[in-house]
Amino acid sequence: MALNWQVLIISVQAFIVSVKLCEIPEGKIDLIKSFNGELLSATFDYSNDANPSVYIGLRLSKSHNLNKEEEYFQRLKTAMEAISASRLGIKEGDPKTGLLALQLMAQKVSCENIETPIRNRLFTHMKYHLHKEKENIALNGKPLSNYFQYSLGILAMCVNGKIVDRHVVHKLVLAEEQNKFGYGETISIDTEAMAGIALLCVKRVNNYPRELVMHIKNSVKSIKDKIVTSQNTEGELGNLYSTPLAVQFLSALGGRKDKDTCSKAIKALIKGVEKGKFSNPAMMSQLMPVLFQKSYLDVANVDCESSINNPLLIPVSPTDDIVLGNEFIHVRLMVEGQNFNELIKVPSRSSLLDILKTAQDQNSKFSFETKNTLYGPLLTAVNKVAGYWQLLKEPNISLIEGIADYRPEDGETIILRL
Ligand code: B12
Repeated sequence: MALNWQVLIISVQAFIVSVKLCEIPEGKIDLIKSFNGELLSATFDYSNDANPSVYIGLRLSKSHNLNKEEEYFQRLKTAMEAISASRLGIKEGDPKTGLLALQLMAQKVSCENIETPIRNRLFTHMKYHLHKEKENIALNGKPLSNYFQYSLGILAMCVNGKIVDRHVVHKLVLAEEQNKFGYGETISIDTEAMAGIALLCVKRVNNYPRELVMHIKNSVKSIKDKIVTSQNTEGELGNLYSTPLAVQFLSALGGRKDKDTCSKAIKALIKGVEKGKFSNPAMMSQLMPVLFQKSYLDVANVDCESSINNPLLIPVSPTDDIVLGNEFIHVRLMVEGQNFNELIKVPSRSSLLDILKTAQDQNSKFSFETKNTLYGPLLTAVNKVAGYWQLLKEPNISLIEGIADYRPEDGETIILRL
């Protein structure tokens, strides 16, 4: 009998450990509440389109301001109706796979029954996009958008209970096997994690051929290994901003052996939140599920019945609301290959975007263009040269924030590299 009890206790413990794999340390309730309020305040931004990723983040929280969420969803719904009414197709150079996927996930977590014809049309668009992405992989060795969005598309279908074409899944596992989720030498841990979450979702479908199922399992294992190996001394998986998705993957995988990795990563994330490093709503939205020990797999089973309104959850303005300093700083701006190298004088705490604007206003030899994205403004052209402009600071350190979020220090040199 005593032995039986022991067995029972051990198995119950095992269960608790696996459920609480990526646990948040105690005493962080206020921090999480204010983080939740800050994400909610992002829904008050009418200068941009509603961001489905923000909505998903809010819905995967345990605390809800149902009125505000509902208002925001109405804005998303308008966008969904427009997509659904549009003709099937992809404008050249502008695949919307990721956005469409996020819309479908947002619709799922909304608990609202949107009209079936609109819903069905969105799925038709999604299938079409995945098909076109797959064709491009076959032809050119890479998706039209990127593997992050391709994975997001697969995940969106899967969490909505739709079977994903096995050839589409096969292309993703092949890409993992061939180490295609990186840029140059560096692996994109964000992409590994998103692919991993998508594969964990489709792994549950039981009518794929056995060989594909084996490939899926191997890929999940290989993704896990890459993610665990990417942990740095700070505890981050990849960098601070890939850590939320990496933790989502690990917690969805639920392997107890990764508990230590996970808790170090959570510590790094909490430290990041405390230091005000998560102010970008897109980044906050990827972190939100982690704070409630959830992952994007939970989009499949949000509990609509128990979504209780919490009127105490109110929008909170970010803790370190950015106020430009009274003093001035000097930042050197260099455009590689264009012989541009100037010292720019701006108020302290200016963003890189402010610096680029100042440079443009003061210097006829400098101009730039941006494109709005879910993460904020992306630098798309410098002095009329369009392309992927990488942001670096001396001595050759790639920035991990975009132009609107990064705030250089006095004396720093910023390099724009095509
Ligand atoms: C793919 C990707 C890229 C690709 C995008 C092009 C392509 N081939 O698809 C490339 C390599 C060009 C890229 C560039 C950059 N990226 Co990037 N990128 C991603 C990734 C993996 C997926 C983005 C995506 O498709 N999202 C889904 C769709 C639905 O969103 P979307 O808005 O429609 O997609 C567009 C934008 O996201 C835009 N984009 C991509 N990265 C970034 C970064 C910023 C700051 C902005 C404003 C826009 C932007 O490209 C997408 C395709 O057009 C994310 C990972 C993540 N965790 O989200 C990182 C990520 C968003 N990128 C990041 C960074 C830092 C950058 C760079 C600033 C790096 C640098 N030092 O130069 C640059 C942008 C510089 C600039 N010119 O303004 C960080 C942002 C962190 C933060 N605090 O905001 C992330 C989270 C990666 C990370 N963990 O460090 N990126």
